[in-house]
Amino acid sequence: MNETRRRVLDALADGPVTGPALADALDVSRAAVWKHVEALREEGFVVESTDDGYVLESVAEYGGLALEYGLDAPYEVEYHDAIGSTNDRARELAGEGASDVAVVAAEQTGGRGRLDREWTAPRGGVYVSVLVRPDVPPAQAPVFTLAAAVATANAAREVGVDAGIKWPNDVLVPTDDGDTRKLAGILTEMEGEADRVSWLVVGIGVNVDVSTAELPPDATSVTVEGGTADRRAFAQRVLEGFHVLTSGDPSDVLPAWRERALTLGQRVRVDTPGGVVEGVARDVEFPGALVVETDDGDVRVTAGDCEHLRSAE
Ligand code: BT5
Repeated sequence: MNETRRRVLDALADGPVTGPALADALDVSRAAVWKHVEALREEGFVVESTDDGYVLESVAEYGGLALEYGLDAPYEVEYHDAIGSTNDRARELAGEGASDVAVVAAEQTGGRGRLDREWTAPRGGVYVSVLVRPDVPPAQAPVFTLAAAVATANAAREVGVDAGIKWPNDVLVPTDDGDTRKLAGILTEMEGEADRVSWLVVGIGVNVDVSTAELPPDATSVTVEGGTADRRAFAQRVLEGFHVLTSGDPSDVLPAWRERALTLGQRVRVDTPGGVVEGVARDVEFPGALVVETDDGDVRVTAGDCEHLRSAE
């Protein structure tokens, strides 16, 4: 967001403030202040004009400014009511040299999963792609996927949904009969130079206020699981969690991931580019490899589709 608009929002959050006082404090014209307040109103913020100045009565339910309001993470939000894929848009922004942008859409018409699979993205979900340029080697990109999964699982748990992570990128909710339902997925894409990442786009799709009728089989949503449906708060917690996890030592993501993992200790079958690996998932190693104990010893898997096998099998 435009820096002035962020400061107008901050000032409004602190209580009544007059247009002239705001203009003085921000060193902009009164007309500019009025324009920012109007933009907020247009997005659904209720800003009353009183004798004491502008009073912020309520924040818009969802939207770019609503997401930036009170967000404790350094991302500019680019919001779309509908878009093909937020990852595609974030990649486009990367090509233009942008960084620290979160592209958010209310719905996607061409949402993508991994390996060209489709991501169903009706209204009511949270679809966000974070564009960052971390100073790390390309080989460390997987840790950003793990961080996004942890941030998403934590946000779900905060609203009362018992979410865990299936390696590497699925956020699932266990069912009573020992099965799981998919709540969220993550698609990380990047461009790397020889020794460092040029850009990284981490796309996160979460079924928040969506009914099962609108989702593929074996999917669930926050509301279906009895959680609170607030897309704004959910998206903000995900962005904040992702920022905290990715701004320290990258290897610190691993303990947080292990704590939320559903895969560790399970019998798994992983379909990797090099063939199928079957065994017991023992651990995850930096920057994101799954260690599978097979009949022929430990195998480290860095990419693939992982299936949890029932212990009876
Ligand atoms: C993923 O792929 O799980 C990554 C999904 C990433 C989506 C986000 S939304 C924001 C950003 N913009 C994009 O265009 N993409 C990202 P994968 O592991 O390949 O899983 C895909 C499979 O999940 C599909 O083949 C379906 O079986 C299933 N699926 C599709 N839509 C789903 C949904 N809404 N909820 C649960 N499962 C779904």
